[in-house]
Amino acid sequence: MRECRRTATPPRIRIERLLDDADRRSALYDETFWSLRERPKSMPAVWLYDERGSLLFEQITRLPEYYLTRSEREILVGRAAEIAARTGAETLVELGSGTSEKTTLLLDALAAAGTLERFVPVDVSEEVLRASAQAIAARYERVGVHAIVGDFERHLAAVPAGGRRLVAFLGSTIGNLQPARRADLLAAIAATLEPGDAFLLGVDLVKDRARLEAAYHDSAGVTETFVRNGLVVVNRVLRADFDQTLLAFTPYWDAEHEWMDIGFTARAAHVVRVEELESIVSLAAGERLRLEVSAKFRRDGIARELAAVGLHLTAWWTDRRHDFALLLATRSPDGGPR
Ligand code: SAH
Ligand code: AVI
Repeated sequence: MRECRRTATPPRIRIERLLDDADRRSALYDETFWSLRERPKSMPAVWLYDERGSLLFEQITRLPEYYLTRSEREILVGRAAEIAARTGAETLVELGSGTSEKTTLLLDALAAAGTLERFVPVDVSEEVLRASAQAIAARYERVGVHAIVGDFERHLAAVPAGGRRLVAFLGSTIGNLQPARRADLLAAIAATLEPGDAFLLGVDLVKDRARLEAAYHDSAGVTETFVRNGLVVVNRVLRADFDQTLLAFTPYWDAEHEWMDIGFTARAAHVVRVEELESIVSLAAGERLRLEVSAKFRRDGIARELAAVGLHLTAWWTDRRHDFALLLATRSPDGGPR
């Protein structure tokens, strides 16, 4: 009789959907309604990340002007082994994981160190998350992948506990949150961390205006297409009638807030209907419609923000040009704010 040996194919991929259409509607529609009444008028950046938006963002990461991804990759190439040794992580959690392209550097290092057991990517963009979860599971045969289709501002409690965890938040996506929401998210991340866990955060650094503005107004026009796609999505999903020809793409460096303000300026006064929100938005000539901010950081400032939520900076690395930083943080020994 032939020996019947079971091949090792455990159910290694689990996709947990925390964002169904009803949930997406109630949170996002509400936020959109109110943000269109703020000054300046704005819309939640989550609208930028439908499937097309995620693909466009991937193109952005390869633009000559968009140094962020290359700089962060350079740091990871140099430091991934050290991060693996310092953290000894069994689980790598990644917030806003997207394609998880750079993340393979961390996964490789943790696998080489012999500690990696599980990868937990969290993203709102379901199609991209599914594809990257499959690719990672195929590449790392011994690693379980528990992907969470969710909002990192609302669903951190779903991140599985246990083992030593490294929570990574790469790409300076933290900069897409305004300061109050950033503080809330950092506090929620701090509250999630157990003793022995670590937080790895990528932040883009303050630099001269010309390089920043070029990074968000590239000569090929990919960033403009990416941001305009946010309006296409809103027109489709919220049955709105934003007229692209009446809106000029005008990203600029706001030196007071130290963020890139990414959005449009109305070329003429006009009115926009948003049927799903049962609302009408009036834009005056020259009025701003913001789709996103992208804050830039300084070491002291981000260290203070971390300390305020009880996180303690344990390492700070930059690329050769000091454009971007990757930092490691853990819960402060007393567990509370310092
Ligand atoms: N981490 C990747 C991708 C950055 S793009 C990198 O460094 O290149 C930002 C990612 O965050 C996108 O994949 C987007 O879908 C996701 N994202 C944006 N807001 C989110 C939210 N509130 N919750 C979960 N994911 C979010
Ligand atoms: C995802 N995030 C960090 C990007 C950024 O640089 O703020 C989003 C982006 N918007 C326009 N270009 C890139």
